[in-house]
Amino acid sequence: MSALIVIDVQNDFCPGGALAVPEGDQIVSGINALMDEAEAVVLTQDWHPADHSSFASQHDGQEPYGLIDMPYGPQVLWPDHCVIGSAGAAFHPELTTDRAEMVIRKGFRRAIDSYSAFFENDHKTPTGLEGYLRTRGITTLTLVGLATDFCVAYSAIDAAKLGFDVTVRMNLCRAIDLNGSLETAKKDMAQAGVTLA
Ligand code: VGL
Ligand code: ZN
Repeated sequence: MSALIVIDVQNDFCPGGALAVPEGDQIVSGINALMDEAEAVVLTQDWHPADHSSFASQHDGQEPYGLIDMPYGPQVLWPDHCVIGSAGAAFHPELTTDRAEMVIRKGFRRAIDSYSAFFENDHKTPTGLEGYLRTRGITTLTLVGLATDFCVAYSAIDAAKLGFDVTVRMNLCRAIDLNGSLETAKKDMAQAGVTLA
């Protein structure tokens, strides 16, 4: 059985949002169309407390898009985004959410970011998505959404490492592309055995 995993298609990642991904809104209708054919649909939602440690605003003298060392490794600092319950954290208004059988939220612990839908950025703390998919007998995943080089790539690589058969539909993703992060993400996904379609 297969599932379509729609990563973080939220207002803050679309043009006009706090961490806008260029053309982030242009993938919405294609994703809706893909949901019509999907056996199962899972949506993910970036979901941060207002004082989340990935926000540059929480670190004196730091600017968004800088890099700091966290106990779990290097962490990019972001503008405040996807704050729990805010309009920016809501799904894009044109995204079809009715087909979603599961909505998984991530990044809700102040001290640790979570790009991947499977593990937080320590690569250890599980979100529970693996167990959900396995107990439903899902082995094949198609990933789409935002952003290609962060949450989509981290999720795809973790899924491949866990043994899922993973395809990323690149035309239904858009990237932040910070210091060559898109090229790095593509290489890392291919190396992990992810199919880039
Ligand atoms: C994301 C940066 C910070 C993403 C989430 O969805 O790719 N990127 N939080
Ligand atoms: Zn985030």
